[in-house]
Amino acid sequence: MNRYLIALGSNQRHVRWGGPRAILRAAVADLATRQLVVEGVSAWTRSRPLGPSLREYANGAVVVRSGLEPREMLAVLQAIEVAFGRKRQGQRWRSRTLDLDIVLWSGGCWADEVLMVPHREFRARAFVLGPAVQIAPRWRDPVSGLTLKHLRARLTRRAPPPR
Ligand code: A4P
Ligand code: MG
Repeated sequence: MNRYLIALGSNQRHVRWGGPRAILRAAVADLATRQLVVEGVSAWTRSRPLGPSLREYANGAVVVRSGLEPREMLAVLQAIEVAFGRKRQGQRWRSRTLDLDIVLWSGGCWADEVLMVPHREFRARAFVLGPAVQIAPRWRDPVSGLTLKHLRARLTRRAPPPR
């Protein structure tokens, strides 16, 4: 069995599902129907958009257990994104109804032409680490060797006062 930490984000309404938080809730319900067990769900947080999009995001994280291998998991997540109206064409970081990223995997590191785990940006993102720490504080990043709790503390630590 594998474990995955998955980050969820949404900053666009969907005609059927409603606003970003309702979309994240429905996405977790959908995940639970696809060959995996949802073990933990964070609270949803609001976050200011990183990148060109102007709309506020709802973000969250889940831990799932599954026999799926990483590439199979990515395919499942992308199928869910499409089911929730995500359009893949167009520029990177545009507004999206649903974004599902694999942050960590119990097998450690994975890198091929379409998938990289750990997610390359997660250590710098409070909107990923905040929810993740709620459900998996002791999970270690295989690259830095630091726990999620430690990574988050490092990110949110205030800069020292100027001398
Ligand atoms: N890919 C590689 N590694 C992974 C992984 N670990 N998990 C590939 C998921 N996908 C991975 O992603 C592009 C390709 O990345 C995929 O086809 C997959 O093969 P995408 O979801 O199609 O495109 P994207 O999300 O626009 O690009 P990217 O680089 O994934 O963007 P991010 O890093 O996900 O950032 N601001 C706030 N406040 N909250 C957010 O959630 N999210 C983004 C998107 C920008 N600003 C944000 C937020
Ligand atoms: Mg993505």
